[in-house]
Amino acid sequence: MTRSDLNTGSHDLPVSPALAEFMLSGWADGEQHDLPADDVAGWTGPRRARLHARFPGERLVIPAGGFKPRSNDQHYRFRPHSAYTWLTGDQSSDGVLVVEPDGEATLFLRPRSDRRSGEFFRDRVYGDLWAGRRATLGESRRRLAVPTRHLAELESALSGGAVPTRVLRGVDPRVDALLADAAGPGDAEFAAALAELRLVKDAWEIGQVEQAVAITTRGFEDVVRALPAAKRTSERYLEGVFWQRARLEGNDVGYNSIVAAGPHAATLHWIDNDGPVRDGDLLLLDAGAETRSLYTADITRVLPISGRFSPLQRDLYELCRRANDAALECLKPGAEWRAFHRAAMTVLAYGLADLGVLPCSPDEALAEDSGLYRRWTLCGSGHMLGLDVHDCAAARASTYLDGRLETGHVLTVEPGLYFQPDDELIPAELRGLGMRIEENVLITDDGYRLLSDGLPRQADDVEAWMHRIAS
Ligand SMILES: [Mn+2]
Repeated sequence: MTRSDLNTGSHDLPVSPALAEFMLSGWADGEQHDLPADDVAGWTGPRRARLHARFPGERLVIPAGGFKPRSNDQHYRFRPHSAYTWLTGDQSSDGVLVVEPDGEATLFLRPRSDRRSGEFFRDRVYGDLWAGRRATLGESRRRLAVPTRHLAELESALSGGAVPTRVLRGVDPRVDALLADAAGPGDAEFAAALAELRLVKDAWEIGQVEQAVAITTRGFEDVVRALPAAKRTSERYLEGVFWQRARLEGNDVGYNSIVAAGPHAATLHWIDNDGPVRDGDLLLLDAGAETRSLYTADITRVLPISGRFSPLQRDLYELCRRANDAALECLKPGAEWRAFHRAAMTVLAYGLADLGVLPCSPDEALAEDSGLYRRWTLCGSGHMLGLDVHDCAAARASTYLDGRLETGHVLTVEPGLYFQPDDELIPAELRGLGMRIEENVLITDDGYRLLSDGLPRQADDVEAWMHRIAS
């Protein structure tokens, strides 16, 4: 094998020295000097101050993360770590926020390379001509209202002196390696703190979630309009319709849409979405649009594909709706996180007894050492919502699962019933039915505000809404 035989890995043609030289000159400056600060820039400073106050005298390092390979030389579309965006407002790849022991913040970024280097036309991942224009350091500084430095200076900025340092690990392998010596138990506490600081949403964040819910509501209406076309194709058609709305008005979907017709509704995270859409069946749609600021909604509705619930479908739907009502009634500052789940499960356990499927009394099934009703409820009744669909998942149980609701929490309420198609312990007519209503809720000083009230809750209202949209 000759040396040139080993020149593999690209389908690009070689660049002659003359072309390389020619490409370097004749370009306009293009720096944008008059960029206003982004709206979020007024909020990120106070967030960083809260983080610093939690760990005063320590250096704190929060990376955005980089491109993740999908296959071969293709990457997934980049999405930064939520803590990084929350603290900076930035969404570019490879950035690293450093908060110094005195609280001063610097954002290390991979800026647009100038056109005296060949990166702009040679680099398929980062080059302007391949990937689009990245911001310069000056542009990012103006938009984000935080000092910026080149990523290449990160290593020297972090070296020198024994500064106590905490790192959000597992996000950027280069940062993990650079600060391998500083790794310790403090990093786990740091990751938990970054999640816990985001539990209570500020006013700007609440506005973003409201936008996500509004886009999602329009996406659900699109899905109803598309039901005739889906009946000729598959669940995929509806997945695409919702995704179009999410991309058009937002950034993306906040998680893979669950488009579950017929018995697929009994699979909690059905995302293959390749089944038929048939009159007489139900469609369970669990989907959320992510705003361009990266906040997501997470809403579920169950729709009768024909436009009308059967009597049995209606009974089950209304049972889930009553469980959801019972959960909502528990929501107020100071209430235990687990209280709304318990309230919903009590309604469902009694409902399951009425359906004749419980092998014991509902109270026996609800006992701590039993839980037999859970064969048909399967999961918890809600989770925090925000930049991530399962927001703040790294928070300690004492502040979340075993904690109490606070004003400014945003969460989902989604008790459901799931009857597997192969469950021999239930009547045949229940098999393959899955039912869930999922609401997005803000905890307020005097209780809660239903954010997802642009979509119908009651069975009759679902039918009327579908009829109005389809006609
Ligand atoms: Mn959810």
